[in-house]
Amino acid sequence: MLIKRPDDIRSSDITSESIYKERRRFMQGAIGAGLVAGIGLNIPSDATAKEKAIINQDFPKLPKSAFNISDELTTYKDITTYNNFYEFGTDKSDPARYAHTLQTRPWSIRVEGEVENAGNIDIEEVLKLFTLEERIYRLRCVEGWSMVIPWVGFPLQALLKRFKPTSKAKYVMFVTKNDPKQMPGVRNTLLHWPYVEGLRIDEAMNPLTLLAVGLYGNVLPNQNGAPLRLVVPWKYGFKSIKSIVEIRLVEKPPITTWMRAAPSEYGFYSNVNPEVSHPRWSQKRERRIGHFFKQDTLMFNGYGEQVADLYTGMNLTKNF
Ligand SMILES: Nc1nc2c(c(=O)[nH]1)N[C@H]1C(S)=C(S)[C@@H](COP(=O)(O)O)O[C@H]1N2
Ligand SMILES: [Mo]
Repeated sequence: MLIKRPDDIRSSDITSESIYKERRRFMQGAIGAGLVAGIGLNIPSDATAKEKAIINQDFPKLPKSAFNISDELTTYKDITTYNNFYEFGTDKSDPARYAHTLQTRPWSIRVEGEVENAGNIDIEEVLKLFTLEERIYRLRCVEGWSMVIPWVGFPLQALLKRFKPTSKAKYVMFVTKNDPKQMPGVRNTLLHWPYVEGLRIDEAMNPLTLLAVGLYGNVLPNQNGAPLRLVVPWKYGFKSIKSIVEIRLVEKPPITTWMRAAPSEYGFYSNVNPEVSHPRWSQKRERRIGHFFKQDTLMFNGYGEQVADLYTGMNLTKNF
C-alpha cells in the first residue's frame, strides 16, 4: 500500500504468465476465458488440474447470492499468491510464502464492548451456526489493482445480532491476531500492530458486508486471512481485515491502522471513489489482475445501488 506506487506495479507485479494468458484470451475472442458452468462454483477455463482439485472440496454445494456479479473470476492462483498481509511481509508474494506458520486452530473471536452478550465464539461454532453462501465480489485495492473473488461467507450482521448491540454501538472495531512467533512481519514497525479496522454500525449491518471463511468453495488459505476475515466490497481492499480475533462495538470511530500510519492518505471511510484521488495518484482506473488493459474504476466499486444511501448528504471528498 504505502510502499509501492501504482506505476511500480506494471513492471514487477504483472507476471509474464498473466500477460501470456491475456494474449491467449484475446486470441480466443472477446468472451475469452468464459466460465465453465459446472457443479458448484464457476471455474475459469484456464484453471490447472491442481486448482480444479482444490476448488469446491470443503463447501461443495453453496447457495449463490443475489449479490453475485458476473465479471470473469480471477484465477485461484492469482487470488492466493498476490496478497497484502503485512503481518507476513510487505511484498505481494510474502503472504503465500510465509503465512503457513499461522495456526488457525484452536481459534476464537471475542465480541465485546457495547453488546448485551459479550463473549467468545469459537470458529467451529461460527461454521455451524451461520448459513454459508457463495459471494462473488470485486476487490479494489487502493494501489490500483483489482480482482474478482468467489468468497464463501455469511453476512456480518448475523454474527453481530447474536451478541445484541446496545443503542450506544455506533461503530465496529475489528482486530487481527498479533503474534510475532507466528507472524514475522509484525516485527516491522512500519505499521502499528495489531492491525485494526473499523466500520460505522450501518455499514457493518449492510447485507453486502461479509465475514468470509473460504474462497472458491474451499477454506480460506492463511494468506487470504484464515480462519475468518472481513469483506467490504465497496471499500478499498485494506478495510477487509484478515484473521480477526476481536470485534468490539464502540461509541466513537476507532483509529484504524492505515489512518494512524498516514492520516492524510487513508481516511476512515475509504470508499472506492474514482473522483477522489489518493494524494499521490489517481483512482480513476484500475488493472484487473490477469488482464493487460486498465479499466475504469466504478463509484463504490459498482455497489452504489446497495450502499450510496449510507452516505446521503456527506461530503465524500472530506470524508475519504
Ligand atoms: N490483518 C491484515 N488485513 C489486511 C491486510 C493486512 O496487511 N493485514 N491488507 C489489506 C489489504 S491492503 C488488501 S488489498 C486486502 C487483500 O486481500 P487478499 O490478499 O485476500 O486479496 O487485505 C487487507 N486486509
Ligand atoms: Mo490494499
